[in-house]
Amino acid sequence: MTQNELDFLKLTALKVRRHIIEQVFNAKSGHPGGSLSIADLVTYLYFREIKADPMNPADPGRDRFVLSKGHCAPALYAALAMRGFFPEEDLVTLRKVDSYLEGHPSSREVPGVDISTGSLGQGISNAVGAAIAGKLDRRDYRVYCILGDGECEEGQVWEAAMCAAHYDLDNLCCVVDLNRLQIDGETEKVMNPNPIGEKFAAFGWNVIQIDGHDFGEIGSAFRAAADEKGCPTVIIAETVKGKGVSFMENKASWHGVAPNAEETAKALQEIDNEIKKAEVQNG
Ligand SMILES: Cc1ncc(C[n+]2csc(CCOP(=O)(O)OP(=O)(O)O)c2C)c(N)n1
Ligand SMILES: [Mg+2]
Repeated sequence: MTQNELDFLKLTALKVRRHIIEQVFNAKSGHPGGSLSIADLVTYLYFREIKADPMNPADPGRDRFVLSKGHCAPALYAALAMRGFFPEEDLVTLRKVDSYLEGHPSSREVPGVDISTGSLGQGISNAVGAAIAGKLDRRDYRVYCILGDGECEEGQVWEAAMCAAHYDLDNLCCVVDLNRLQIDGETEKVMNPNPIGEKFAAFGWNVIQIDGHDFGEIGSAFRAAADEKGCPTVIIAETVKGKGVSFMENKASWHGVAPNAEETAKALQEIDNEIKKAEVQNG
């Protein structure tokens, strides 16, 4: 990746983070922590990786994306809006009664959302189904799926993992957002799912470990996943929950709470400072 491309992705991810804070603040509810931890991954996916046309979101040949940790909809909505699937102004209607932007993504209502999610564990099963369908239909689309590490405490995840390897789904690439926190605190204390990579490897997956905030590593991992033949790939992305807002970082208390006006101003100030620096780099 060139320096220009890296600078562009960095700036775009900051704008995604800004939208996350604004959405959750306006809704007075939602999930900032886990949305911020996947901001870089979602930015890379929607601005470099996923082949989909905002003008034709139902194209049967498009790549599929499943946000299995559906509570992090604000990150997905920000990326979709910025890619042109729907107006960016609509983002602040998140969770309002008449809005199509529900707290968890609905494929019936939101252009670009392939599969409705929110019930943890189920999204990866849908992704496996979409990947099997791709093979049966002899289409060359790829299927991407982001899971939480707390989500990996769900038994259904491992049934899906077994199925994906059984059917040699090399068109499937999952990402585990390894931020080490879930709703009630540290995953290791709640119900230790680690080592998640070794578990996927035992089921027959190709496993790649990366820093989930490093665009160089993210890009290389998706390239390697696309080159892998005969088995599915999982990218274990080490991340920081709340990444990019100092007082939210690594705090389980910011899992599902909206910032108040004062906290929002502080968060946006921090992000805007970084945006200013990034804009200078982007020329
Ligand atoms: C089946 C199911 N059980 C419980 C919940 C409630 N819930 C929402 S988020 C969450 C914790 C998820 O932790 P993790 O997957 O690590 O998400 P992240 O840290 O990325 O926010 C729980 C238990 C749910 N959405 N679905
Ligand atoms: Mg987590």
